[in-house]
Amino acid sequence: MKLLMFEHCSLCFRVRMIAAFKGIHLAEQVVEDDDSAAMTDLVGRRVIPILVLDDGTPMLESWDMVDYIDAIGTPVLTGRERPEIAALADRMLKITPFLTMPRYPLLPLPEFRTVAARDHFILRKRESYPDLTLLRARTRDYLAELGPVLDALDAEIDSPQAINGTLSRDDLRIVPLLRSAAVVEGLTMPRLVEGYFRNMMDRVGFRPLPRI
Ligand SMILES: N[C@@H](CCC(=O)N[C@@H](CS)C(=O)NCC(=O)O)C(=O)O
Repeated sequence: MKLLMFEHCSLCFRVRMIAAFKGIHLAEQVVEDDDSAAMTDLVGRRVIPILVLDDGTPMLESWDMVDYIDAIGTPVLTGRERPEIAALADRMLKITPFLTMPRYPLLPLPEFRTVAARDHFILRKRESYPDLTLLRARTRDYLAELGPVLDALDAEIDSPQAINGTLSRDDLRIVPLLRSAAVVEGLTMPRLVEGYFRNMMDRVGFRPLPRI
């Protein structure tokens, strides 16, 4: 199986996590941001992640990819999901993009290998995030908004091994968002969130992204 991905993409990380938990090798192909043909030639439009099965069939939905990979052999996502966790993920997603989007193109990520690819990302995001510098300058404000959400998450963490005690989709919901938020220099995670994040990253064997 091959995963077309961006290194900064949290939905891609969700798929990489389940493959890691299952010990299944995914051939990871990082797409450079300006290489639209890598996606359109395969599925007719720009979309990431794309999981290409061994028979060449592309899958386009990250949760479908998770289900497909987890169904190989013995499933590992056996824990229950809780609506509180999905709600917290939604709250995080209302704030974190304003912190992460202006930072990703500053990071040495393979999807931004060339200046053309980096500028392609910046232009592509211009409609939703017209002034990345302004957003970075507001980092303290966004971090202040995010703080109570992370505190609420802290109160929900059952175990550093799994947010609900047993591995579930909720772990694949939250860890990729924490990995994204962790690019922000100055972000402090509450104690249980920090321990959970570090432990989960160790278990899947990925280093956190660089911070800026
Ligand atoms: N439903 C899809 C959503 C995929 C999605 O929104 N991907 C974004 C990146 S995170 C995308 O393709 N953006 C277009 C682009 O990068 O050009 C999934 O969960 O896999």
